Amino acid sequence: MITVFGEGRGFRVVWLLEEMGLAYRLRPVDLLAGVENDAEFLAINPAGFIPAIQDGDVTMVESIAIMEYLMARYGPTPLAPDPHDPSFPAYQQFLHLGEAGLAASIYFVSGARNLAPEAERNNWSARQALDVFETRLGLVTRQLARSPYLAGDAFTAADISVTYALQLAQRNVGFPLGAAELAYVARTSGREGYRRTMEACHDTRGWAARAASR
Ligand SMILES: N[C@@H](CCC(=O)N[C@@H](CS)C(=O)NCC(=O)O)C(=O)O
Repeated sequence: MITVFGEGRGFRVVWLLEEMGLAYRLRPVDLLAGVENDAEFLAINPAGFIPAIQDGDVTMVESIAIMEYLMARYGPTPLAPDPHDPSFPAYQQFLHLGEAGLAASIYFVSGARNLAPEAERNNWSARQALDVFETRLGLVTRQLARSPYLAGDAFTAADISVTYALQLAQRNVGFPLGAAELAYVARTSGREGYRRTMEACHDTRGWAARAASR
């Protein structure tokens, strides 16, 4: 049985598991309460961030690496095109751009806007992080003008990666996505697998509801 520790970007992992039809257990981790008293979780990830997984003897962190591990170990799956398929390069690029280019940068904008002292909310680093997010988002916009999904005509794990980042930007920063991105998020989040994931992810449901009511 695969155990997923924590939501946040763990939503990506749960969504992938739901799409692949694999059995898992979601073990909540409360970052806001502080992880210092959560000895079980700290034994899994002493660095204290989420998500992490445990799968038998395997312990891993980093949501994109975890998704690649699960698809490689329990695939093949249409969520990961074959390396010789023409869609593979775009798949690989957007799978990683979703975290390295989009989520990682907007996460720090969110921290600055929502948690930093007033004088730091729009500091140089926060502006740089927003600029990184916006330039990388331009690549998503260009790709969506060519195809309904980031690797082409079929939904893949790259869409799980990027959809999470776009929703993070919407919910935490109120980032105004364009029409193509909004239609894309409606398409990916309209999937049955996404609906099941939302049902399983209690914290994410609360986060989405709070953001929608602001
Ligand atoms: N690149 C990592 C980012 C992990 C990350 O920053 N997670 C956030 C929540 S989604 C977290 O745990 N933040 C608290 C911390 O870093 O201590 C991934 O994709 O898993």
